[in-house]
Amino acid sequence: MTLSSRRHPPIPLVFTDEVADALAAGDPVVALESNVITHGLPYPDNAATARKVEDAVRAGGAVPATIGIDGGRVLVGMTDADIERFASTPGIPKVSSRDLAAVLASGGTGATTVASSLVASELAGIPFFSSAGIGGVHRGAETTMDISSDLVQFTRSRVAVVCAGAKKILDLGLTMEFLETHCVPVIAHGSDDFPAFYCRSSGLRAPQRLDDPAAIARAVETHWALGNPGGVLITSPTRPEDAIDEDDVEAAIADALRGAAADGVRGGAVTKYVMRAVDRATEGRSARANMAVLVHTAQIGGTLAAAHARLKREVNQ
Ligand code: PSU
Ligand code: MN
Repeated sequence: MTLSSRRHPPIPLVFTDEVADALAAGDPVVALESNVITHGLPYPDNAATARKVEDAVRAGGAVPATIGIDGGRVLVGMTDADIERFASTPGIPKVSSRDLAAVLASGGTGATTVASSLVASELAGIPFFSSAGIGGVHRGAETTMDISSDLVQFTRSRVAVVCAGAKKILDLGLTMEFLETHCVPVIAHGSDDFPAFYCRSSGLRAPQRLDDPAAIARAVETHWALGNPGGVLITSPTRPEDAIDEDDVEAAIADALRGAAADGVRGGAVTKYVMRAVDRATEGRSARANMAVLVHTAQIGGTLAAAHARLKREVNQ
């Protein structure tokens, strides 16, 4: 019995008209995650930021498509009411790619991480995704083995991921090693370095740098023409005026990670616990930097998706 002959339940994708029209016309669309709305920032900052992120994608020249799971259906694009509901409803679970099937099969609701948003993006035919901070290899992973499924999903979903590197609370060196091991291209845009979310640099050089959006679009298409089943990571640093001072935030992160260990916080809950602790310790400076880097990255995502759509049009003429 081949895989193709095994019957699969159809995945219920619900497109907003704007996203459906853009995809039908071959116009650029950038998929966005919803976990960063429900778990990344407190209400109402999260709703305001989600709206600014969508506006930034438009400013970049593309249509935003915030992804979420709602009553067993995959939302491909959210209305303003959807965003408000996801931002203000407590207890919406974080759904990563391993959780997606069970949540859909049980008619559940959930906020998609980078990983599950990529699964939905590929199913929906959206080739670009943007979020500021991807999950990565957590500090201490040499004993906890806590490695975000985001990294594995990059090897499986044919979606270009535009981000500002990985969150500072992670082990960025091990994250870069993992990406190399799994043959995930990391292309830096606008900097020689792999950025660290709300800090401009992780201190690590990126393996490749391309500043021209058309060259990046060609690299993405070439990666797929080579038969690679996965995506490409494109990094763009936060703007200097939005960056948070590295020493300021590093001390807070180290304290927060110790606090998480002391409180027995492990696995998927670590990210939210540490991000919130750092926000308190930096009197909100990290939250403001978090919001700024999300918005700026989304605009870059729009610009790069637009360049890719132009390339696809040229090729298909
Ligand atoms: N980056 C942020 N804030 C976040 C996340 C990433 O700045 O909330 C979320 C994303 O949804 C990412 C997830 O997919 O954290 C990774 O979580 P974990 O390490 O448990 O896989
Ligand atoms: Mn984890």
